[in-house]
Amino acid sequence: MIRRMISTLSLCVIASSAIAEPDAGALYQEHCAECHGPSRLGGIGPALIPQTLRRMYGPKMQDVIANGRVATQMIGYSDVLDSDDIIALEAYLKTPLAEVPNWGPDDINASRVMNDDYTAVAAPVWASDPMNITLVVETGDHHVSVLDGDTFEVLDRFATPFAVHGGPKFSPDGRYVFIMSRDGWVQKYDIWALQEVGQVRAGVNSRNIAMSSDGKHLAVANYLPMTLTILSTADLTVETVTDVAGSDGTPSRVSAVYQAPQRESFILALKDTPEIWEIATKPEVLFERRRIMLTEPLDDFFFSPDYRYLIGAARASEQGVVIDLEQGSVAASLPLAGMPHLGSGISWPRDGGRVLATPHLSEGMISVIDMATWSLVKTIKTDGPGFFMRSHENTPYVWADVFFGPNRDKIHVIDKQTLEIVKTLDPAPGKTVAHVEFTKDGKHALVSLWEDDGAVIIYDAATLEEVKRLPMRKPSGKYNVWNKISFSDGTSH
Ligand code: DHE
Repeated sequence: MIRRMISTLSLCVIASSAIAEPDAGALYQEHCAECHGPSRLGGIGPALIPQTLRRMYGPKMQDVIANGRVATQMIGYSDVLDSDDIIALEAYLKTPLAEVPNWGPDDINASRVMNDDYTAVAAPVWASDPMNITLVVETGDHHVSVLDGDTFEVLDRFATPFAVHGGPKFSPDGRYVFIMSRDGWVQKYDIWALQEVGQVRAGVNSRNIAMSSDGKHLAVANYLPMTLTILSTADLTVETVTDVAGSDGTPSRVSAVYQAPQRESFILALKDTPEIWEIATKPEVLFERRRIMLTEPLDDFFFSPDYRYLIGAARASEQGVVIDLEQGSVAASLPLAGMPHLGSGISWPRDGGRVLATPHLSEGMISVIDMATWSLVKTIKTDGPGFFMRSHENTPYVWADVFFGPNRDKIHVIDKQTLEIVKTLDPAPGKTVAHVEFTKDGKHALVSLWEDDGAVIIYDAATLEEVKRLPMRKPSGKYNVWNKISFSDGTSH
């Protein structure tokens, strides 16, 4: 209230010199800095930098400044800022920071907040099957729901950092989960105890996280600064922060980091330099780096189940490449136009071999590739470009959403053997429906009704009939403990 009064007074001062253009920097310091930090790097509110706010550009950002954001502490400023001020502020927030902050080990460790009330437990405080827990990330109000995969009862619903992105990563025993926000916060949550363990800010703008196969290390891929942070999973302290640059010295953002379990390493996709990095997590060579040289940067990866091969594509390219991780060289190239989203690709056995399938972000199609010959088996035409695909060992079907365009309310169910669409579901006409996860046994498929007053829609995976709808706030990804820790055939990395 006091803040509001001060804001109103300061606005009067600004209004009295109305001939001048609004001073967006001053407006920011006056109205926004208290929550979002004096350098726009975040505080109790998220960082306000273009890298994290891309999805709020245009009228949406002005709307949030004017009217606030539901289910958050962001209040509306339409009574104290006029439209010129709001337009000026929007332009200011869309401007990249003049200086990239140096977010090193000391800053990261200093940001660490452990939950004083957390008490470890010897066994789960609930009676559900620990391997059939499914987490639902609800981006509508920045929460995660913990679902019992048999009864679909919500065991807990906890707050996450703002704007979680990418899959949460489970410890190998499925007990802990690590969740990352685009602002670089990493949250550790104990599923057995249903309590947060702590949080740390591992980067300023981060892409995703990966867990080492022994569960000891958590790697965080950062765009800002251009680093890879590795945290101890035990207590979220920093183990190492590596500046990322190509062999010619060109600094590079890290597009993504992945776990390669059989290789006991992390694999890094680098955005700005034609290299792939492999970072060892074997104790005897811990964090040793290997560079695999490429001809152009690749920023989206799929892996063969044995992690021998990496399939990558540059977003703007017409080709995918297969890298043999053992040899460190290109094994084949693939015809993959239309922005394949390989990170959402999945593979399954077919005709005595194995195929991989990937949706495309700019065309309504799914490419199916033979993983022995690396040739295109089929292009499945869909009702629009899709984002996510999922299947399970125990189902004959692949589920693929249509994320973009007028048919974003549709989800295709595809026969894994015939590669034909057998059914197109339309559970909420006109609303976005996306991302599928299965229960541990593959008998149920959980689909997100990706709206603020959305739901998780549970289907019988055999009859394709709806079983139940659980109300959720813009649910995005869903993650089943068993499917993830066992690297189930139908789940993307
Ligand atoms: Fe994602 C996973 C990259 C935009 C929701 N996304 C991933 C992963 C990468 C990636 C590399 C795999 C990381 C992992 O899970 O460890 N995403 C990108 C992009 O480059 C892109 C196109 C642009 C960007 O802004 O970063 C992008 N992603 C989006 C969205 O707009 C989505 C739909 C909404 C959002 O939350 O921002 C989105 N991405 C997701 C989700 C996953 C994901 C839900 C996890 C999928 C899974 O099932 O594992």
